[in-house]
Amino acid sequence: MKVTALAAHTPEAVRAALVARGWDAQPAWFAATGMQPLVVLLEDISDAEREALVHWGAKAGADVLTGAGWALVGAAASRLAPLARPDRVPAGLERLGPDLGRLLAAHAEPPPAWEIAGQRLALDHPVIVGIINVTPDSFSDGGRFVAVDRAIAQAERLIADGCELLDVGGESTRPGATPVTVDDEIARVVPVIEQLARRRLGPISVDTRKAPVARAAIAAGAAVVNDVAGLAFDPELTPVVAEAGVGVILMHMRGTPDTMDSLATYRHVAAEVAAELSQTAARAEQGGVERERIVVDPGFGFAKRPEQNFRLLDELASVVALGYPVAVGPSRKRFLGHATGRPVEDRDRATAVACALAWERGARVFRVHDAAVAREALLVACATTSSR
Ligand code: PMM
Repeated sequence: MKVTALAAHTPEAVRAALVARGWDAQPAWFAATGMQPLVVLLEDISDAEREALVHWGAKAGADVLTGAGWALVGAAASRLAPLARPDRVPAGLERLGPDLGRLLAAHAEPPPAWEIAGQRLALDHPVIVGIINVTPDSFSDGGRFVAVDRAIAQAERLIADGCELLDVGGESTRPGATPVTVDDEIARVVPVIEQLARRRLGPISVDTRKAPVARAAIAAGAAVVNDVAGLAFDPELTPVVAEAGVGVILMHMRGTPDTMDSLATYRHVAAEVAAELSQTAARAEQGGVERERIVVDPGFGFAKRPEQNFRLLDELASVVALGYPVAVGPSRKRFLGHATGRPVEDRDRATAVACALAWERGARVFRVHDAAVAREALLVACATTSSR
């Protein structure tokens, strides 16, 4: 007999082993996703539900660890599946169904594309979003025209380096940054978006928390609104996004850039960020934003300490399991400097590694300053996981 350990972190190894032994691609993929081990954390459960779970686990051959109000359930996806089916779920565990069903569906069939205004971006490969910051330093030597010219030159380079979306932002979200008025923010981003659109450099995303800025940016040609506040800063922004039919990136943070550092208090950062993002996305959908237009982002560096950012990067699967495409923006952030000791201007290699790790854990959209380096890392990561 010959014994070989197969990789279980994705279904790929099992799929490839089956295909190599004569299975067709599609049944091999379904069997492989079914065989893949999953661990699910259940919280806010009753004593009766705990008992029912332990009982079910013993019969189904699943591992169940529990404490007051919670349970960790580990089993192959195919074993967990009956818990999500109304006709198969054991008595007392009916409450589990909807959320577990969503999680299993996201696992077996991740969203294939992201609908933005006027087009759909396929997610079978990494979508790289290039950052164009139009902040005051861009104006320092010669005013607005220089800023627009520079932004265009940068956009051309980002597109040549493989970006599929350009994210134009006029407000710094660093703690302590001077607030920008709506008029100033519009004056910064709109001329740039107009010129990019006129030259067909795009599609374009606007990085803003404010409805009037988003409205002006969309009128100028933006196809996506990227909101670091997850539509919570300006209540008028949700209807703007919904009515315009643009794509939206809902990022996780707590508080505002000035208060967020004091709110980096998590007991279990990935579970809490996933739960908060799930509520954010549900609110957007209730406000009329179509599900296919939503991307969620864990918000690296926003209300997170360095070790929390790394935990979140490692446990990104909790956010991916919400079933929305996931974007990440680790580019040049402080937590990377924490690990490498490198200053902000020397963090593009670390950014590229973080992007590759995020891809492997299920992220599909990557917001970066240096697209060329990130793209190389992502091409290797993608080639490693995308044999399907
Ligand atoms: N980070 C910043 C700004 N906008 N948007 C998304 N979706 N995700 C991010 O992580 C994010 C963002 C801050 O970084 P910058 O000042 O380098 O642009």
